[in-house]
Amino acid sequence: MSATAQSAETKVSAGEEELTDGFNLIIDALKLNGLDTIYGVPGIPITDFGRMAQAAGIRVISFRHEQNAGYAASIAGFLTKKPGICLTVSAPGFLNGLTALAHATTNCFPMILISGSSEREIVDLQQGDYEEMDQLAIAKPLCKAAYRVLHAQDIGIGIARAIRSAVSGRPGGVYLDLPAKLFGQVMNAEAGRKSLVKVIDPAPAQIPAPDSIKRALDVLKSAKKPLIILGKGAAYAQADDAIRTFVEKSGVPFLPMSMGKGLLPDTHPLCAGAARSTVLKDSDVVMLIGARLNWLLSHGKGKTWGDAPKKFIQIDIEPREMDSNIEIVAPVVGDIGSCVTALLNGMDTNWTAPPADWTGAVAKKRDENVAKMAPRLMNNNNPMDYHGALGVLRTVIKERPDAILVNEGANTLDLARGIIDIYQPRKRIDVGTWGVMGIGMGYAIAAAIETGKPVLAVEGDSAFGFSGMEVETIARYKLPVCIVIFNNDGIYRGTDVNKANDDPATTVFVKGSRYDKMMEAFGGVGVNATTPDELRRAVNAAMDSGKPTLINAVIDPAAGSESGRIGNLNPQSALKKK
Ligand code: OXT
Ligand code: ADP
Ligand code: MG
Repeated sequence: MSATAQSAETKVSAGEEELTDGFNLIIDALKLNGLDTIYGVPGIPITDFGRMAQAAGIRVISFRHEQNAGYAASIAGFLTKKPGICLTVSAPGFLNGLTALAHATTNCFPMILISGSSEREIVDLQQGDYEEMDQLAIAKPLCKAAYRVLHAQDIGIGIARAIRSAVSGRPGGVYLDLPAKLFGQVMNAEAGRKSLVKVIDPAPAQIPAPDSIKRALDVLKSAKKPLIILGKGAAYAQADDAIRTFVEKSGVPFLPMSMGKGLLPDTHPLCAGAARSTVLKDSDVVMLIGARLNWLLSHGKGKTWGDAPKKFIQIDIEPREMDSNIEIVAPVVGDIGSCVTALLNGMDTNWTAPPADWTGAVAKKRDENVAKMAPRLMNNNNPMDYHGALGVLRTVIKERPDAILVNEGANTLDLARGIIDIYQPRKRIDVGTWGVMGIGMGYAIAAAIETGKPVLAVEGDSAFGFSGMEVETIARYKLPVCIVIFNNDGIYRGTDVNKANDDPATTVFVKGSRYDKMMEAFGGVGVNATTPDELRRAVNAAMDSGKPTLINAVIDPAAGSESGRIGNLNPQSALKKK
């Protein structure tokens, strides 16, 4: 017990003083900063905290596993630009939340993982406390910043530091360690109130240098075959109007990364999503807006990018991102809203669109690819293939452009990304930079909670399995989430055979599983759909009713390919090749 707490208790017994404690101060600090939703799993030492937070008007969404609560918090951060809060118990709960914290950091989503922890004195002497673990040390390498609060009077500052660290500059995950004893620490209520900090301007605008804007525009103007790539940083920035105006005024074709889709509609005349290989290979100047030249863009080099010399312009809030993979001839460092506005302001009134032979070639390739795919999307095969089923979902989203699409899997992910057009910003959320399976239900829950919009979660059967128990959470909170499981009996395909013994092959699941029964078990709607027509009816009913629904979409087990579109990343055994 700290000296402060002791003296406060002495005074309270004398009935002289209004008191507060750690529980209340944490709640007040979160509320003061507009953090009104917590995703977590209760238990020692945070059970009462969750109850008290709920009673104080914070929405506390109680999950079945911390990893899913963590993914929910991470995407809440992406959708709102406020740090998503995940609350876990010590050691095992903390570790369960850690994957999501690392995911948030990797994807540049603001999130704060708040974990209760064991007592410092016992942890540091390794005396075997309940759920003993040096959590701060373990979290540090996986997040942007990590803090521990030991005294009630530091709670305000601790939470302020966590918020600022999560959202300023490049956003990311922050860990906040709250030892059990802190919650019950008592202090003078007035002093407590004064110790709280309302963070002013937590993510200050970062204005780009005027020279960098001029340089970028000069390079863009010099291009014969320019391309703009819009990444999820551009979607996060919520500078939607400026981005749209800039792209349209420039007349430059744009390629959206998967979570950048919808900043401008996929059906926009300048969209080059369906001409991806062509624009990457043939462009001569590429402007990256909130997209990194990582594996998803083949590091800016190699076969994907062709032989023609290329110049890169990059807009990013993180200066160290520049030249990370290849030379950036025009780095523009700042927040995307400020940078794009400055670019717009710097454009000549007589700005000329790129040569028509380039934009025409891009449009031609795109239209060819779209036309080639169109008939496949209309098939009514039984069992369904990916194209038939996704053709249905494409129409569902076209008719409900404000619904949020959650997407994970391999074939289910890669084909849905291409087939389902997105019309509005931040309406497609998926596996992100790590290609991680398990984001599905956490994302769906947070998307419904944070936006109030209907959610369509398109899930591979394997992908769904990583977070499937949260179906109960969706049913419990009665969320407008429609889950469609592409059930092809396994990972990539359901056809693998183990020739060595009687065990099933490593990539196959129980054949003919009925995932729809899971939702029925919790009082929601379950549907087994074997044809595109059945799927259409079931999804429309779910989206119209807003009732928690799980549709088991039966997909031909032979329809998929190994690792979807990234089979090339699988290492090959040298021995096998010989
Ligand atoms: O231009 P070209 O001609 O090239 O054509 C391109 C576009 O122009 C065109 N296109 C279109 N044509 C017509 N019309 C339209 N509208 C259109 N739009 C586009 O289509 C092509 C392709 O376009 P695309 O997709 O844009 O381009 P491409 O070349 O694919 O892009 C490259 C990438 C790298 C940017 C892209 O592929 C991408 O974003 N990929 C992300 C891949 C990814 O992240 N995958 C997830 C991980 S896979 C694997 O690791 C899995 N695991 C292991 C595991 C994981 N991940 N996590 C954890 C925690 N544990 C284990 C597991 C377990 S996946 C997995 C489960 C899989 O099984 P499931 O049952 O869940 O799923 P199923 O496979 O369905 O069974
Ligand atoms: P994608 O996977 O869509 O290509 P990445 O996650 O690789 O996108 O890149 C997102 C980039 O956006 C990161 O480099 C990050 O620093 C940057 N970013 C995030 N928010 C902002 C912002 N508000 N202003 C500028 N850059 C941002
Ligand atoms: Mg599958």
